Amino acid sequence: MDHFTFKPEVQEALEAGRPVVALESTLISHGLPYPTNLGLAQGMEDIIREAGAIPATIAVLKGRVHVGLTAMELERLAQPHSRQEVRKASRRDLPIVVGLGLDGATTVAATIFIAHRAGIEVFATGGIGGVHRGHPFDISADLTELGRTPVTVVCAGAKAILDLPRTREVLETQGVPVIGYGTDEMPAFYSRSSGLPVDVRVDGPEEVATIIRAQRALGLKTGLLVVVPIPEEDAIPAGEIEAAIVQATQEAEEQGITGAAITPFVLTRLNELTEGRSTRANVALLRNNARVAAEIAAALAA
Ligand code: PSU
Ligand code: MN
Repeated sequence: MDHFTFKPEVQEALEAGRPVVALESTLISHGLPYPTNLGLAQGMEDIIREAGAIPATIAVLKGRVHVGLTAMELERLAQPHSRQEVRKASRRDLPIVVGLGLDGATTVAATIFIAHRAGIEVFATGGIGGVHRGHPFDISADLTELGRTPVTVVCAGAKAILDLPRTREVLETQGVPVIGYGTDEMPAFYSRSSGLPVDVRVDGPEEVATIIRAQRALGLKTGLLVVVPIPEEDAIPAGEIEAAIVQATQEAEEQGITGAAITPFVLTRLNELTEGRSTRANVALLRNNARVAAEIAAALAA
């Protein structure tokens, strides 16, 4: 494949039909502070291995699409200066970073597009993008990509900084089933409930694998969204985080921050306003989602 560089262990696993889980890189470069981001990126890979799958973190480096990163490449993306030097790359940015030989940290949208091209069916992240509060037309390309890319996305819901009811509606329009993993409700990232329903509740990886197989057999080219609530002990009740979200979002508004810059700005401010509590919760749910995704990939490969 032109422009692609596969890490050998990922290529071998794919050729042998062994379970592989794709991971995004925006959350490393733009989503979490250093060095938490580095520990987390390595930690998610370890958790996936322990659960019997091979991790494939995806990023564009000097114009090459990398499927699976080395320890050194992960470290480079995690460095604080990557926030400025590495472009946050969604679907629309892919031809730009590849064509011009740039570095790009891939969002959910760009990562699942690449994962699908590479033959990877399961992906884990923290929260997907969605419809921004107060900006009903700022709709993340994550949602439209889910509508046209057959990859299973394991997450803790959409980020709580978003307009969750509108995000849920767009998922429905895009034809994306929302599968509650041990829950009847869509989780809200930092907290376990949102009041919004899921389309079905499942209680284990085999059930998800069954739905993925049915989707394949039907020839549906849409993605699946598996929503996993943050572990109870790490959850932040919605009432406790909401004031900080409102303040951070308002500051973004006042400073004229829009588009792709909103999420990194708001997450950084939330970390400051909650004295690191939001970051600890974010890390806990990411680690949990990595394990669930690996179990789903293993069930699918069995
Ligand atoms: N969730 C997080 N941290 C992040 C993101 C999501 O907890 O950094 C990133 C993901 O890469 C997601 C992106 O795909 O934000 C969405 O950005 P946008 O709204 O610009 O599409
Ligand atoms: Mn956005």
